[in-house]
Order: sequence, then structure tokens, then C-alpha cells
Amino acid sequence: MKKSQSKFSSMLLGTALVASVASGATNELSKVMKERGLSEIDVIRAAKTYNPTGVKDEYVVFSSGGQSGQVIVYGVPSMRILKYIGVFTPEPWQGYGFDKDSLEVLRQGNIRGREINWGDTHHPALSEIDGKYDGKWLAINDKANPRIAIIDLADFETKQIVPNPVFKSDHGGAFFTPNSEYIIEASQYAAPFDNNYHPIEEYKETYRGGVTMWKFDNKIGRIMPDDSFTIEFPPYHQDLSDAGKGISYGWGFTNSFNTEMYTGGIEVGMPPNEAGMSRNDTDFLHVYNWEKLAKLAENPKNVKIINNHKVVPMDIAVKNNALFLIPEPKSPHGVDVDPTGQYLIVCGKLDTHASVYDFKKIKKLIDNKEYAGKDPYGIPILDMKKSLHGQLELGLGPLHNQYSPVDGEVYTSLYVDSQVVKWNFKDLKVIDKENVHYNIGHLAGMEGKSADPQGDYIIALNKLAIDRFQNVGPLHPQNHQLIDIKGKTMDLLVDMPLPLGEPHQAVAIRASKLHPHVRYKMGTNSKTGKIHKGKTLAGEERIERDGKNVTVYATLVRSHINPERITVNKGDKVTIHMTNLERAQDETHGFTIDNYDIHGSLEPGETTTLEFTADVEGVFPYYCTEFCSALHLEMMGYMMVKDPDKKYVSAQKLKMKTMSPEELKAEYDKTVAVNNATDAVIQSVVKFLKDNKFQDHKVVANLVTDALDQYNKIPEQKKKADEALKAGDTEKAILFENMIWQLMVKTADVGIRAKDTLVRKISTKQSAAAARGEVAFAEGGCNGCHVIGKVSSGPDLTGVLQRHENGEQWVSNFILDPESMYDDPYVKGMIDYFNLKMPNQHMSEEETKDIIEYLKWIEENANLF
Ligand code: K7E
Ligand code: CUA
Repeated sequence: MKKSQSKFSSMLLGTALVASVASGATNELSKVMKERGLSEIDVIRAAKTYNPTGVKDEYVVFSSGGQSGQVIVYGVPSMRILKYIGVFTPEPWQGYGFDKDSLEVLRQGNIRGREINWGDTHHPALSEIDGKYDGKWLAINDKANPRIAIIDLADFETKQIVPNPVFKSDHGGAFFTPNSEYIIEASQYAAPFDNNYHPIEEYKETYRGGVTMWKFDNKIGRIMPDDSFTIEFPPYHQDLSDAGKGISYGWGFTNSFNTEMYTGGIEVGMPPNEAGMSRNDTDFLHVYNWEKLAKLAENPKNVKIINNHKVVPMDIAVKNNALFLIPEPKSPHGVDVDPTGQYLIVCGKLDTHASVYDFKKIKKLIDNKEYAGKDPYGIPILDMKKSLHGQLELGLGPLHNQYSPVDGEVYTSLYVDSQVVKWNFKDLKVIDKENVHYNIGHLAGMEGKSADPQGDYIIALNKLAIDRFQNVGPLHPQNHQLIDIKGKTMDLLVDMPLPLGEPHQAVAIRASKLHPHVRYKMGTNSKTGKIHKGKTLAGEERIERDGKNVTVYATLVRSHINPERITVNKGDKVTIHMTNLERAQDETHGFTIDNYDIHGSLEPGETTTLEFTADVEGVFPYYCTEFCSALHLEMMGYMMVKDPDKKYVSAQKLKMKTMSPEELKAEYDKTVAVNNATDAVIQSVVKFLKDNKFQDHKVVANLVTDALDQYNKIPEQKKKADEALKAGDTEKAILFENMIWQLMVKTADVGIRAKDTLVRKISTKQSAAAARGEVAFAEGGCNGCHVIGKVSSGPDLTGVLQRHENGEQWVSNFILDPESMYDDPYVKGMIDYFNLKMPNQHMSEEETKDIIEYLKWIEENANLF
């Protein structure tokens, strides 16, 4: 009832909104709505998620990429994908796993010597200060091959992968503690901590679960394995975890299933795991004091070393009052600490209830040593009822929780019911339910699990999409649905198909908290953040040979790779260090060589290394893989691999026709003349920029820096051209002069962009009508003949309104009906001069009025054109 009321009232609102739009727009809008079969509520939902070009999102979401082993980055509310970050899996575009430096990161993830090239990512986590996101680091776990990876949010690249030395799978990680002191990683399927064989009959004695507390250095963004430790748990299957905050600071919480310690055996006639593992009514929530355990772990007496890693045994934890169990409804999934740290909500996926535990009550039981019993491993059990604030029936299959900024409000996913439920965990009341499609797993609020939840939206991460999208075969995309939670009731806005893997969990952060850079300091190894040993500046390019080792120091800059020829012997070990000399934003160059399965992506200022053995004879083109400029295709070279044991017969020299010295001289003169003319244009732009104080506008100043970057390379080329000419090599001189022209074109390209930007900055503000007029002027094709500030195939329109008596009327008559004025003596003169007649472009009265306003704006700013 409530739901339908709300839908009805937003529909009324929609009608009002549409009615208030100018009448012309309404007609267009109704036409589109009719054609596409959209209701008014659809249009409102679309408007809530639509970003016009250039408009950016309010939130950035980091979603696990599931079986892709990657992280997916997208914006909210637009749900536009921004990036896939290679983490546990090679990612060719970014060169991740295809250049030596990133391969070193990927190979940190080797387990027991084996190279692993995939991952099953589940839970991304953002680093925190005081329980709030600081926007610096992202951690994510791999469930299949228990590992944690660290991604730097300064460049969205993976910097570290740390395999777990004792677990054989993990699930309850990654979770940061409130000041990013540690990252929590809980095991999933109990297994022996050592790497030996242990018969399943000895499960209870030799198999173990646990939680690894990875020490994290938030300044440098790295896990410190030597300062980390694992807390041994019984062989229950530990599931999700969370870190306490506020009054529960220093504590960790991990739930579990299969406290039955059932080990299956269908093949020998036993009931399957799914029956045996869910037999009991309750499982155990593990409550542990990581702060105390971290201190204990510093003393070698308190730890066992397994696989070179510190493990705190259960009995040490128990003896020091640092480990407890509390019964929780069977086979739970999420355990989520509220923003204050006082309440933890546990969802039992096989139970219809959510259980709200009160940490104050838990702490009291612990302090009073009031135990309800002990588990088979001697861990004290706290009474469930006495720990609970209360329970509430939510629906079928509750899984995960996200908090809202409103005190007591929480959103919970219902897997079986395919719903999100909004409820109050303090009053224990359901507020609203929203259907999602289908079988929701996690849900992501905006900073919804931090100490500072923002509300605004919930994203439903659905396991099944079924009928939501175009059929693309039996493997369907995943479905992320954006839900507006700004109102009293939830409103599902839009679906986003994700075709990369099952994205278990996502975390969202305000975009304003992220400050990634746009270029690297020249010569940076992005994987270490330090200056790369292969850093090469312009002029330092070289090929060094040392026996069978060939080292190339190369540079890439629009639009050439230096060197352009690399000749090696078959069997040589080739190392190519490459530096992208660009400083301009978004000027990435890529590099690959035919046949060698290598690829580097070099962002401005980055240095990276490709390494391979030249084991195949032949000629192999290499080239830049990013379309980086108009001369991108020319950005190439050849690697030639010779067999040193083979005799090569030289091919017949072809007689090539060559130019006469006179012809060459003429071409040289022509090239120089073109360069001089181009330089004059550049100088006029430079004068304009200086006269109008471009330094006062940062955007313009940046563009000028980019332009000068190119321009400053000219003297060096000029010197080479002149030297060649002096030495009598006119051919070479022409080529260098050509190079100068290329640099001038690049300078002019950016310079003119700087000028246009500056004009916008210093000109008077355009009225709405003038802005519309500018659009009409462009779309009406007027600029095909009229260039403002210049005579081109039609007259310059600067000052046109002053040229005639009653100028505005005159010009507007001429636009609306040019034919009627062809006999006007002035118009006649123009027609003769330009040999063109002003055509009727069928502008409306409205557009013509706007164009007049635009022309007035031009007149006000005539000095700028
Ligand atoms: Cu899919 Cu967090 Cu691994 Cu729940 S998990 S759904
Ligand atoms: Cu550099 Cu294409």
C-alpha cells in the first residue's frame, strides 16, 4: 500500500516537472517517451542517473571482479564503468603481467613456487582513519588461492600481493581495522596449516581455521608480513569478518558455519556436506581481541612458527582472555559492525532473522567471566540471549548489511526473497522492502560500512540477471542495480550489466576523497613509486651489449620511438627499458614487438622494462599501441634477429631513382618556407596569450606548458638540420626540417586550444540566449563560411551589427530571407567578391534572435578574436 502510494505521488511530481519544461521541449520529450515506451517515472529515474558529457559522478565504486581476479571501478549515480584494475590476473591493456615490473608484482602471488594467473576476488576494502575512508589504498582478497592484494589509489595500480602462508582458502577478508593498523583475512575451508598430508579422519586434530592479522603501513601502503600473525581457530569454516570500532575498537568478529565439523563423504555413502554442515541450529561468532593478541605475538614464547609465519595457538589466546565464541543462527553470512561500534548485525542465511548483538553486553559477560560453557577446544562460550540486543524477522535468506546516516537505520540483502529490506536495528522494525533482480548477494551503500555512512544510494549486487538483458548466451552478465534511498521508501533507478565475473562485494567512496595523479615524475617505476633504474631522458637513448646481453635504453614521445632499429643475435637476452617522455595529460604510449608476447603501457613520465630472449630469427616490427597522435602509425621500428651461425647472402642492390641536387634544394627551401609561415602563426598566438596574461589561468598555463614542451625541442632539430645541410646531405636536412614542422603542428594544436580556452576565461559572460545562439550558429552550418575574427569563404562577422543602419533588424532579415536581399547593393558587392550567395539556412525566429545575441557577445569581445 505504502509503496504504491509513493509511486503514485512521484508520478504526479513527474507530470508537474514535465509540464514546467518549456513547451517546445515538452513536445520533444513526449515524442521520445512515446517512441521508447517510457513512463514519466522512468524519465525521472533516468534524469537521476544521467550525466551529460563532461559531468562527473559523486561517488566512485570499487567492485570485486569475482573470477576475473580484477577490480571494477565505476561511478554513481551514472553507473558508468571507469576502469578494470588487473590484480591477480594479467591485464594486457595496462601491460599488467606483460612487462617486467608488473610481472614482478603478479609473481609475488606465487604459491609454493607455482605461478598463479587467476583469482576469485571477493571483498574489496578501503583504508581508514578513525573508521572513515582516507581514499589512499584498496585491499582485496582472493578466495581460491588465499592472498591479499594492495592497490594504490594514487594511480589505481596493484602494488603488492601477499599469499597467506598457512591458509588453503580464505573468505573473511579484506577488512581494515579503524586506523588501517591491520588487514583482517579469515580462512574459509579448514585445512592443515602446514603443507603436509593429513588424513581427513584426523580432521578435528590436524585441520584448522583462523584469522590472519596483516600488519599494514598506511604511509607506504604495504603489508608487513614479518610483523603479521595468525590467530588459530577451531576447524569450523570461518566466514565473513569485521573489525570493531568506537567502543568495540581493538576487537575482531568472524562468524562461521560447519561447527558440526562434518567432513562429508558422498562417495562412501555418507550424507553430503550440505546436510551435515547445517545440522545444528546455531554456529559460532568468533570474538577476539586483536590488539591484545598483537602484543602477545611479539613474544616468541606465545607463537608457533609455521611456514615462517607467526601463529598464536588457541590455548594462548584463551589463557589471555582474548578469544570467545557466541552462538549465532545457523550458517550465517555477514557480520557487520554499526558506525558507532556498539552493535553487530549477524545475518543467518538459513534463518529468517537478523540478530543484533550489543557489544556492551558482550564486554560485560567477558569482564565478569560469565561463560555458558566451552567448545571442544576449550574456548569460552558466551550466552547468546545475554549478548543479544534483539532479533527481527526480515525475510528469507538475509546476507549482508549496510548502514545509513540515520541512527538505527540499516539495509539488508535477502538472497532468497530477492529483496533489499530497510529496517531499524534499534527499534527492531521493518520500514520498507524493494524487489531486486535477482538473488542479491552483497549490497553496497555509499561509505555504508564506515563510521561515516552517506546514505543517498544502495547498489544491489545480484547473483542472477535471468531476463534483464539481451540474451548473450547461457553465461549471463551480472546485474548491479542502483537504488535511490534519499526518500522515505527505496526506489530502484537503473540496472547495470557487468560482464567480467561475479562481483561479490563493492565499496563506494565520495569522489572528492580521491586524488589520483595524472602523470608520474619523469622516470618513475609505477610499481615501486621509485625512480626506475632504466630511466632514460632524451639524448640518452642507447643500445649496450655485453656478450649475449643486450640492453636498450629507449624513449617514447609523440610520435617516435628512439631507437628505431634494434639488431640482436639469435639467443641474446634482450632488456628494453622504456621511458615515456610526455608530460601532457592522457598521452600514454604502448609498446609491443611482434611474436614475443610482451606489452608495456607507459603513462606520461613512466619507465618500464620488457625482457625476453630473442630466440626466433627474423624481422619483427615494434610499434606504439596507443593511438597517440596523427602520426601514431609512424611510431614504430624494427627489431632484427640474426642467426650468428648463418651466412646471409646480400640481396641485389636495387637501383633507386634519386632527386637531383637542384630538386633537393628546391624541396628544402619549400620546407623551410612552410616552417617559417607556421612559426609566424605560433608567434601570433604566443603574443595573444602573453598580452592577455595567460599565466593567471591555471588550465591555460598548463596547456601552454604542454605546447612549449613541444616547441622547445625545435632548436635541437634545427641544429641537426643545419649541420646536415652544411655537410651537403640535403636529404637529411629536409627530414629534420620535416621533424621541426611536426613539432610546430603539435605546438600550434595545443597553443590554439590554449587560446580558445583563454578567450572563454576572459571574455564577458555569455547570456543564455547568446549561448543558444552559438549552438544555433554552429549547428546551422554558419561557421562553414564565417570564421569569427577572420575573413574566410565568407566575410568576418565581427562588427557586423554596426555595418548597417538598424543593424540587428538588417542582419536578422538577411538570415531569415537572404534571397529577398540579393539585389541590395552591399549584398551584391559581397556576392561578387566571395563568389558565393548567403544561403537560406531556414533558421527559426527564435534561433535568429539568439544568433543576434551571440553576435552582440562577439562584438563586446571583438578584441579577443
Ligand atoms: Cu559472495 Cu561476501 Cu564471498 Cu556474500 S560473499 S554473497
Ligand atoms: Cu605513441 Cu601511438
